[in-house]
Amino acid sequence: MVMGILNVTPDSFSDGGRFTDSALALAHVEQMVRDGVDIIDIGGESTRPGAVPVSETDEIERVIPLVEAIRSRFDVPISVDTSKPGVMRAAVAAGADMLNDVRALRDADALETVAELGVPVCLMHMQGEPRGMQQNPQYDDVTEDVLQFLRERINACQIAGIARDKLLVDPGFGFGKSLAQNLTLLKELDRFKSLGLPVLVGISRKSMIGAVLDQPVEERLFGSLAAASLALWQGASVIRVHDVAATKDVLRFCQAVKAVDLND
Ligand code: 8Y7
Repeated sequence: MVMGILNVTPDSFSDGGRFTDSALALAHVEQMVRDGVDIIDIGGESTRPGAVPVSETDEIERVIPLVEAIRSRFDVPISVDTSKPGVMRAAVAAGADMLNDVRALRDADALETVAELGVPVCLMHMQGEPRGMQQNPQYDDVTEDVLQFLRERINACQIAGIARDKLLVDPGFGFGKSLAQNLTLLKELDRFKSLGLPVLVGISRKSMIGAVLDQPVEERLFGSLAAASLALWQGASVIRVHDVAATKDVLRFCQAVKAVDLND
């Protein structure tokens, strides 16, 4: 599946806050729906490196009216990217179908809230907090450490009463990881299949692509598509992207190759 990114944070790095205006945001959603998006991800808290936290009230004001507007106009599934239980409750009440938490339900009451809401949730790995996470991130073995973190969060979810079939997992590219650590995680992505849950991956336009190809954010489409192919080939189920139409082609092509039955 392709998850299309709709940013409503004024300082979000890639779309530069262009979609804070709701008419523009809805036009963007309409385009993504035309392009075949499977789920729209809406976030009101910037998690780019160095970003400062936003209040729950601000996050609700940014996100909820948009969830309502999309829900009333389009049939598309909606994911809300948040770590805050208050935003989670408001989002689901407004019609969100899924939650995406870059903190993997580590905030107070987040586990209990999601257990009660009963919606699917993506558990993402992040080392540290956005404000300082790119300052010298350290791992013993990045893939094993991220896997171990996700095993522990899956376990915490099960203890809290969140059904296993509601969970997705995500290694969290760019969240407290050096370039070498990000590339290692992508090379070893197939190891995340061992968790037995759908794997979601977000690499679209991220700095790991800029670093390898020496390109600014607006030129990272081709690298993003290469990363999407590598992720899909290794079993990722959901790819979170800015460029829906292009990524849909990548997905359909990868699926055609995967579907070849060598016994025929
Ligand atoms: C990811 C994400 C971001 C990601 C998941 C960006 C909210 C930075 N990245 N959520 N969010 N996975 N699950 O560049 O990789 O889009 S924000």
